[in-house]
Amino acid sequence: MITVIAGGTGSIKIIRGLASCTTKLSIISNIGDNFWFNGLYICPDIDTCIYGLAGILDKERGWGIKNDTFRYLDCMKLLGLDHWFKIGDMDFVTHFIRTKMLSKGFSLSRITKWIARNQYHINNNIIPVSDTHVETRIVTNKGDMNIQEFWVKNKAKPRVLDVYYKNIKKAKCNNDALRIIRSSDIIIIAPANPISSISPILSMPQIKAELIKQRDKIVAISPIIGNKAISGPAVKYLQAKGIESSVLGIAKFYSQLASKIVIDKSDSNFSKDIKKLDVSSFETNIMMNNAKEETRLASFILKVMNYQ
Ligand code: FO1
Repeated sequence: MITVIAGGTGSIKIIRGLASCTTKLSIISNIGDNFWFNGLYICPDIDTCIYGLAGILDKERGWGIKNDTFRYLDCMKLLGLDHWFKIGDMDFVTHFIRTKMLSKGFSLSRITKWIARNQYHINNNIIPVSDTHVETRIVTNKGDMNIQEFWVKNKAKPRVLDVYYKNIKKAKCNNDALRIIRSSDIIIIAPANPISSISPILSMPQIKAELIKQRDKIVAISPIIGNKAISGPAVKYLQAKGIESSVLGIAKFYSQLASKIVIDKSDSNFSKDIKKLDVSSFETNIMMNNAKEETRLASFILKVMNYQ
């Protein structure tokens, strides 16, 4: 079994690549981006994973369903209601079903399993790291806001001072996530934003402790090339947390739980310093611009990890 620790819009690329190499694939998903919007419970990272594996993700945007329409949103605008978060008409149904099932007492993990298996015929396990609502908050010079308010509503313009995960201390991690970590042959930390996509998962003490025990079988893929993020606001969040935005900074950040890191060829000058952290680095082209590159990087990782 292969498990991917995933979140954000970048993770789905390696998930798709791995899915083209193996059927034994599970995903532990970030929940920090989840939020309530106009009475709907939105789980962007879970949905990106479902739509990506179902082959209906809008690859250009990296979120939502391809060829979706926005009539619901047009109507919200017409009525003077909140419409800054672009929920497509088909995407709306996922949020609607989820919210309805939550109101009937079903857990987020049970709902996710049902939507993925029954509605979208996905055989991989998609496991939200917790069923408790945890919210990534961005502290900025314009105030403390939800991650979607920062990224989408305010277009990432305010200065980031800090990032924290509201409710994380009260959250109980999902037992299925612990079980899958213990039984996996390989665990891959996706090339995602370390602070907003991966850290909410690692901030659950039981998950972190279990990952530390499995260090030998954990490989991280760098979300940074040079000093730039492959996509999104990772650099702003890393700076706010005092973490160097380079593959060395990423290797340091994950060194307690990852024994290996896959970095871009152009960052090979960092290999020696990474080794001093007791982390082995492997160099290749880590950009994934199409299905061929996704499969190529996935195969490279499986080879590095000696997975047959
Ligand atoms: N990202 C945007 O930049 N603008 C949007 O209007 C937007 C809507 C949206 C709707 C559903 C969904 O699942 C994701 C959506 N995203 C949108 C992506 C989302 O804000 C983030 O990229 C993820 O939370 C990153 O993890």
